Amino acid sequence: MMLSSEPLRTISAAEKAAYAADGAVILRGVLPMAWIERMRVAVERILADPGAASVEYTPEGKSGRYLGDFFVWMRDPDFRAFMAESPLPALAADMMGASHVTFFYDQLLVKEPETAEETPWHQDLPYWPLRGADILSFWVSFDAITQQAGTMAYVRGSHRAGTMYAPKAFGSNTGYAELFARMGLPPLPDMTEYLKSREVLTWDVEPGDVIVHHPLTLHYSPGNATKSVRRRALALRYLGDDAVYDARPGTFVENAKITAILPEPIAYRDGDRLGGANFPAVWPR
Ligand SMILES: O=C(O)CCC(=O)C(=O)O
Repeated sequence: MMLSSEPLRTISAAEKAAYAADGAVILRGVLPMAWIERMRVAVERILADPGAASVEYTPEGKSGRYLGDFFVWMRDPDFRAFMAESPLPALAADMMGASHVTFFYDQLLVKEPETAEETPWHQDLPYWPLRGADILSFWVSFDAITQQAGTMAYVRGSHRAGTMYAPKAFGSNTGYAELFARMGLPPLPDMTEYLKSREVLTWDVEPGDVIVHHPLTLHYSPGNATKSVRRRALALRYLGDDAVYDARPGTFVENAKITAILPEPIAYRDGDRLGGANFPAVWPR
């Protein structure tokens, strides 16, 4: 099924300026509904049969379900089409002013109704073997969601300090604490104190909207406290011209669950560009 690769509109100068200043912006109404409908069907397949690197963040016996799955595009044709053939590569190139765009990975983040598990405050870059200015995430919800259903929250402008903090594991059952300790990064500030002097950006999201966030922006989401609103979201990470491999310790290339699902070994040297079968070129088309 061929769907349009054209965004429904271009990104405005004001939206680009907001992204640069705030580290997060919502692009309203940029994706055609046909893509959303196609992906809703695809998400059900993954929920029924999650991948080898997936994590159930909701402990057994508790209500709801918070599922995370990674590199889903590698095993599902609709996720592959969404990252490569939807309007997203064009939006990534436009947002970063990039002549070439590489796809880094996708991450499915579903919070079913009555899921208590939050996504703790964190930045993305500490997890990733990357550095450079042209790295962004698109956060796409396939459902209309409010804060009660677990929409994202961002500390406005927090990317501009340039500080990387050690992440906290998303769930108590992930076993990643030791990996994160290897990063040797300072811990996050006490967020209750920190947030007293900061502004938090959060948006209700409609299908077709795309949130863009910077890899150093501190972000969080609450659980899904609704009784019946699903929150099926997908984060997609794109790299532009100046993003290169950073051989820092503790990133996800040291996570055997992730490297086991990649078709090629990670054999980059510090400063290399990513590419090949693991990280495909998606722009120009
Ligand atoms: O969907 C969520 O709750 C977390 C998303 C996130 O942390 C990300 O996209 O980087």
